[in-house]
Amino acid sequence: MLNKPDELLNEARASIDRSATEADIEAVRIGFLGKKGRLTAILRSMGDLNPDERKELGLRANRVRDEIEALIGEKKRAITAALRAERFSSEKLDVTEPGKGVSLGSRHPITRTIDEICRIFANMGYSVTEGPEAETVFNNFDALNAAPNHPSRDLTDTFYITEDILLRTQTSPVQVRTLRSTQPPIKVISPGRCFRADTPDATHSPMFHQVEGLLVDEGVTMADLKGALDAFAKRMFGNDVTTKFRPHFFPFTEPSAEMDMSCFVCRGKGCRVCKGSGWIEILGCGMVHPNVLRVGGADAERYTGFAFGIGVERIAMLKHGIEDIRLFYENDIRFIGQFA
Ligand code: 2U9
Repeated sequence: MLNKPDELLNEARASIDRSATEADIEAVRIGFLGKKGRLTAILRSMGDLNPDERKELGLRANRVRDEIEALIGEKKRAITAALRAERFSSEKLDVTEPGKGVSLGSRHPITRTIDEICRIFANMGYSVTEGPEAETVFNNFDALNAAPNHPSRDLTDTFYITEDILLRTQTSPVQVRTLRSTQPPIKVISPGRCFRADTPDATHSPMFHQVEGLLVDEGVTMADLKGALDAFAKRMFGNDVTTKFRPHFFPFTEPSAEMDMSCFVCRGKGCRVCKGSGWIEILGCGMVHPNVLRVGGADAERYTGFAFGIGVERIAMLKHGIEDIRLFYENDIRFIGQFA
């Protein structure tokens, strides 16, 4: 009986040696030293012994308890140290590793071109107005003096949503709204998406962008139109470009014209960009038709105005030497990232 504590110490030592985790060591502690532990059980069974033996057994048991506690403490410290060492090596940071690159996005070349065109006109005092892409047939065609049988109204050319609602084919309906809600003087540009039922090819897309302009006031003449659009061409393509106006026809303007600009690549000598002619067509324009002014609510006897329409994709293609309009809509990052 008296040797039991020492036998227990040998067993405890073996169990402690085998323990690998904090949970293992706690189980050993409870098994030997806990309330129902084996050392406690020995002390409880001392009733049969005589007083001397009981004293001796008590001394031995206490010594063994101290020793087991010391061994457990030692093992716990060893386990904690091993855990820390493992964390230090597994969670090691290599501060020399290159960081994860943050790639910045960039504005789409069409957005950039719209912003550039709008900035030029804003600097000349124009306000920028926007409107809905789904428009009434009235704002898109009737108010713009398009004859009832005008081919652009055909189902094959225009996306109709209902009989009265369509996807606008130009941004002019925005300016019709401005005319109808505001008295002159009016000086606005309207950028935005337009839609025509064209089959896509290198120069056509069923969705494209325009910036249109409208200026209405007393005494506005074709000379004002030419001055404003020549200034635009110079600011967009360089001060040394010159412009000329060719007669044209639009239902909403009379007279109407297309503006050509001397080729900014070859300076008018003739090259691939201007197809040898020395001139590049860049926009359409004209004096607002009196019918359009009247439908818009302006006094056509008192006021005159000019209007123009700029195809954004065409300007962007010219500026950047892009030969296929479809590249703008594929959103290949290798393409659109080049304009940042
Ligand atoms: C109102 C009255 C008249 C807008 C105009 C053009 C000429 C024009 C084309 C340019 C290239 C369309 O995208 S394109 O194919 N546009 O040539 N647009 S005058 O005239 C207006 C606008 C609003 C109230």
